[in-house]
Amino acid sequence: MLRSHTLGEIPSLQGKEVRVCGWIHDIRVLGRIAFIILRDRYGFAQVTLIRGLVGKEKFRKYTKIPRESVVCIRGRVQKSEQAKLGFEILPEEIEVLNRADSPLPLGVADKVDAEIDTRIENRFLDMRKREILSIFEIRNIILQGIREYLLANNFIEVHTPKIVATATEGGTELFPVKYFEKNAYLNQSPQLYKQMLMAAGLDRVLEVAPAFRAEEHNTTRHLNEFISIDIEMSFANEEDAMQMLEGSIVNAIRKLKEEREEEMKTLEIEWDVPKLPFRRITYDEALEIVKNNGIEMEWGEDFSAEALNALGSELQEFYFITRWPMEIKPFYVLPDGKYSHAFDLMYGEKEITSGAQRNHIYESLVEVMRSKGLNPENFEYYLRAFRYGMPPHAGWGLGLERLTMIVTGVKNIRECVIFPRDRTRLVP
Ligand code: AMO
Repeated sequence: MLRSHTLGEIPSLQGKEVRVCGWIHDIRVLGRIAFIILRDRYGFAQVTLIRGLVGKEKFRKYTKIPRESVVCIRGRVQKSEQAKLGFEILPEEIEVLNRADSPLPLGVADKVDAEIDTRIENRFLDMRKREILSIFEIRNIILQGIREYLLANNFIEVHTPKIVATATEGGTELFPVKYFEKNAYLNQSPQLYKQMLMAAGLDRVLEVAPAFRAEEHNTTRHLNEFISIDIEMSFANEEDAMQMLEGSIVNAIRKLKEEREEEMKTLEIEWDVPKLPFRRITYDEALEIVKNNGIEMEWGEDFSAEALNALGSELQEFYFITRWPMEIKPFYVLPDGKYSHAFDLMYGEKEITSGAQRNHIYESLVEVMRSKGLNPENFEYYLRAFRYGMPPHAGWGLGLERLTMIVTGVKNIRECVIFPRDRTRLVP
């Protein structure tokens, strides 16, 4: 074993001999004494180097180790009034496992704010910063909180293909791929597959997987590859799906408060567990709010960025928009005259989730497809599932990065992906 403990475990080990490993965060030399700050994912430790104890030679050698080098330190943990953390490590030996070049392309200990491009090019260094790591610790807890809630509600986690033959969310945002002799695409959403699994009798499915959208526009809330948390549930309507969604989000925020207090402090964010049920407003009511804010919008249009800002200025909370016009919703949504059984979950001006009760009646589905200019023959593999016993069903798709953005308060969605894919970025 390279290390006996992580730095998170050290504070409770006063008086013990330990071997800890990590990165050199900083070194301060004050004459005959030096302080090395060691860092790992779990915390920091002050390593106090006293020349009289370690000897001249080692003192010189150790204080010259470049910042961000990876080292292992053998020593004794000791209570300390002076140390910021309340304890220190008195080292016997420091072993350099990997020496960092200098200068660093991106500082880790310093407060200098680099441009996001420089940061992403050096993401492995960027993520060593506490405030960046915290975003991903929180993203992870949100995902676990949602998954935990859904698994407890009998959802089965599945994986559906990402190389597919047809579009689901409108034809313009597809990435084509060559699939031997055929043309294929990267999947925009597991929509059609999760619905087919309702015909398979799985009753409740969950998928967490990448979705690909060839978004032409470089915005702060669009990615070309994002993680979509998808559910589909049988014998359910949109209200059942909305309850499953608000329950998942409340569980995620509860878990966050319980398990990531430190990270929330680092990011200076606070959350109260939202009250259930979330507010529900209809599309027509939302349209009224937009118009009352002096913005022109016709019934049947989607909300523009400006319209969303107007909604956001009045609704700084989680809320659903229900009863959307069918003409702006996808073919698989269950129509209700000129309205539909679709909903979106919003927070302020940001959309986090779309969902709906689906159209499970074969003839009606084919008719809607035709009316939207789609050729049912291209969807034969999907439509078959509606002819031999398809239960009524509902579901939703939630963008993990959008939710992480809201919870952490970061302004750019790229902050919520380790290696983002946007209009111009393909590496790292
Ligand atoms: P929709 O297309 O609204 O619905 O997508 C669902 C959710 O996915 C997220 N999202 C994105 N996140 C980052 N970058 C993007 N380019 C991007 N596009 C979408 C958003 C959005 O709310 N099949 C339906 C879901 C369903 O009805 O079950 C669908 O894909 O958070």
